[in-house]
Amino acid sequence: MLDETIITQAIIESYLKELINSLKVDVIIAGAGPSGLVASKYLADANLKTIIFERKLSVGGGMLGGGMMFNNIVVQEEAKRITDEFNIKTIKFKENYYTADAIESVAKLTSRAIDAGVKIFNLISVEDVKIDKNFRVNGAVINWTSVEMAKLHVDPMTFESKCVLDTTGHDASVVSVVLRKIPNIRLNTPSGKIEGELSMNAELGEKVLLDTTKEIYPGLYVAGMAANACSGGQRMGPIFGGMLLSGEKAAKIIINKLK
Ligand code: 48F
Repeated sequence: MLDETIITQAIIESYLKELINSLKVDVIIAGAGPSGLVASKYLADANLKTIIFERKLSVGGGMLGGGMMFNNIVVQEEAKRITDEFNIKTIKFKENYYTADAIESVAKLTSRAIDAGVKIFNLISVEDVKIDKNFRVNGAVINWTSVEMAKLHVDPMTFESKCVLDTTGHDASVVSVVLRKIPNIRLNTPSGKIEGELSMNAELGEKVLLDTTKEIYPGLYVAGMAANACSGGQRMGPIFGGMLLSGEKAAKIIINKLK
């Protein structure tokens, strides 16, 4: 005998418990794409309480669609130790080029992150940040994506963290909002503003990504495509080694800072 109201109560109570438990954490990550998922796993491994807010229903960001919906991805030798660590099967295509199933990659990145202790809240968008009196970023302002999509006039709510990691991909949407709202802001980029992403060059895009992954503003870090968008790096298309390495590097920088 199943009682529908008990099912409803179980969902509401357990979800609210997790939400309340996430009000103050070490790291808030915006975006559950490949770089955010990898970063979250390593942060949680270092015992930093880490949550991800993901705008969409699905996790995985641009990884799910492979290249032009051919849902395989490519990783290069340099990043193969990470796919191996996450137990993602790879097939050697040529020297330095491995393919992996996009769905398997997203599933295993996600599963390992959750096993490490990361909580992912989907269908929630980071729409702003919280700042302290010195304008340092120390939290995220969030709302249901459905509220954003329907343009409803509903106030958001705020979660506190020691820092925020923007892994929102090409739009670098958290950095964009900070740039708009913090007076006289200078980002840690050549012009102090968002440089904007450059057109495709896989070799250069992957190479610069490790330099563009950094603390871009006090309390605010960038990884993945958001990092190249902020610092004027090239896009690189469906090769994902750089995204994995960038997530790993962001986690290392944050762990060094917070520990
Ligand atoms: O774009 P995305 O996959 O980011 P990434 O980790 O990887 C980039 C690659 O997929 C690909 C590429 C290189 O190979 O060029 O594009 O840098 O994932 C970003 C995630 O962030 C979510 C978005 O729905 C996606 O799942 N997102 C975007 N804006 C917000 C957000 C926001 N404001 N709040 C929460 N989630």
